[in-house]
Amino acid sequence: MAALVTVTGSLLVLAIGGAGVAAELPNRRFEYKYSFKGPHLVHGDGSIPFWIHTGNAIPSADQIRITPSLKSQKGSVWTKSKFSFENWEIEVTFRVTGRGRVGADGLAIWYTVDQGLDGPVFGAADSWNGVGIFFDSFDNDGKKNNPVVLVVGNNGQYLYDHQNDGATQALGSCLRDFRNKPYAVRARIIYYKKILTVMLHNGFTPNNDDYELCARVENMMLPPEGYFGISAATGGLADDHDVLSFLTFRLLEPGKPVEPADLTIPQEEKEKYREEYENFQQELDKKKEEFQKDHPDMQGEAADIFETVNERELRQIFEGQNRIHLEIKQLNKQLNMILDEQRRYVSLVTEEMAKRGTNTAPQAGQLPPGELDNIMRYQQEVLRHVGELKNSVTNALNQAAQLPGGATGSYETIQHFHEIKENLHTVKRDLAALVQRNLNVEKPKCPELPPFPSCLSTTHFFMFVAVQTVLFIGYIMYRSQQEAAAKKFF
Ligand SMILES: [Ca+2]
Ligand SMILES: [Ca+2]
Repeated sequence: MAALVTVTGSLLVLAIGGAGVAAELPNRRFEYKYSFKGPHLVHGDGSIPFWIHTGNAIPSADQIRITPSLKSQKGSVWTKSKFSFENWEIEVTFRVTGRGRVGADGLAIWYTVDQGLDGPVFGAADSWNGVGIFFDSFDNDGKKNNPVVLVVGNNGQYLYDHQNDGATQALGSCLRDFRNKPYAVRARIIYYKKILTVMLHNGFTPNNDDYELCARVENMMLPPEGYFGISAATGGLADDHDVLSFLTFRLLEPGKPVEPADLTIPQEEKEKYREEYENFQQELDKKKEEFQKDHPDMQGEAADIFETVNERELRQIFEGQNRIHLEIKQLNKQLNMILDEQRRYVSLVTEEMAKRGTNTAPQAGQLPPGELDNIMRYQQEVLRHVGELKNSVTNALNQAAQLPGGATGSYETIQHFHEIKENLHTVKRDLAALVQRNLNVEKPKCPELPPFPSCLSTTHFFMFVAVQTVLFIGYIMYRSQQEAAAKKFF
């Protein structure tokens, strides 16, 4: 438990030392009875330990769907007992998601004297005594100032002005679009020495520290005891309002002693929780056993029978990549063979030239030395081209090998595919150049070579290159089709 006693970071300096006065940081103590979070958020019977839920709220193992994205839904969750500490901080992680460009109605975080189990204010009771922090998605007053975050206090006397989005009642506010963000949005609400501060994390990064100040209300008098709650509602338009976690901390002024957490839980209560936990574990084990008995062929892999859409996509991408990888490897091998053949041929020609260097006058039917130089140059060029070709393929191969099979973002994967594609294009271009060169060689000029020590003749060589080239182009076309097929997986 001691690990949970932490000192808040620079955030709070900003929050409470607003006037530039370097205030000493309060100690922060986690209060598990006023908190929930996944992955074991609910009991076996679907209830949330220490919390109650109402209306359309659907608790599950890792989040509570306060409202589903259906018309006219209302839901809320509330702590079972009152929180009675003077200074506190809560951190709520949630998502508001919907397919529409505009959503409704919004979500509210509460600290109130009574649980607002049902009502018209974002799914909770009106005329509350305490404070509500509203995440209002829908622009009721048509002033184009939603989604907005509002801090609205009430002493139990006033009705909320929903039609004007609480414009005249807000003690503080900030314009923030909290809908449809890549990561969950987080709100940190700090009540310390009568100052209420709302910090927001916009959900654009997974980074824990990216909070920004939204509102700061000084001289905020809140009831000494109250329930924490979170509620949401939909209207004609609808969003999913999902809360992933609600963490409550007690803030203790520096210098005041921190009681050990264990002392605050009576012994019998501790026993009760331990027993409850053990029962839960036993029940779980029993159910597992029963399941295995009923489905002996599954051998505990029940969860693996179905794959999710994401899993399937990843598997298909991975398989496609493996296939590409193998085929490029094969291509690389073939190119290596061509390259070897070429090298051998060039070395033969070089040898022959060296021999003939001693014979000054060309005999009948033999080439003049200048002609032979041309052939040599041409051969060297062919060799260079094939070398380049090989490099391109090797590059493609390396990139295919780098492709991770795991959970990378699809964007990166697509990038990799583009790079492979580019490399293959280079290969194609080089080959085309090579073919062109072969065609450009005028046959009449093609000299008769002197008898070779080996059986390889020029005609044979060109035929060999031509056959390889045709095979290669055929392969490239086949490959592009395969690649197109692989790309459909995205
Ligand atoms: Ca509104
Ligand atoms: Ca508005």
